[in-house]
Amino acid sequence: MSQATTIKHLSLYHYDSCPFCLMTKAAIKKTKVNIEQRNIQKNRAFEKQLVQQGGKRQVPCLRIEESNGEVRWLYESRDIIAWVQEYARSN
Ligand SMILES: N[C@@H](CCC(=O)N[C@@H](CS)C(=O)NCC(=O)O)C(=O)O
Repeated sequence: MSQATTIKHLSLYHYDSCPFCLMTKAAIKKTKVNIEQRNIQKNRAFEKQLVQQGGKRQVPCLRIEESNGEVRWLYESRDIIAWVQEYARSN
């Protein structure tokens, strides 16, 4: 997906005791990109969305919703951080 596409909403599926999540959240914070936090241990609906729509129960996962309605689920902390940093640079 090109980041030239308009992004409608970003949300990060995570939970507190996950070290990959903490690392990802720290890197995202530095970019100042606004991303909704969705804790899957505190909200079972978020966990269900992650598994059913994302495809697996693994955190962190970034849900990228475009203005045309397309949704992408990005797993892997390194890929998420790289994507958000690039998004911050180009916006
Ligand atoms: N290579 C992945 C590792 C992510 C990972 O191992 N996440 C763990 C939590 S720390 C997980 O989702 N485990 C499955 C589970 O909790 O059900 C990354 O860098 O994001």
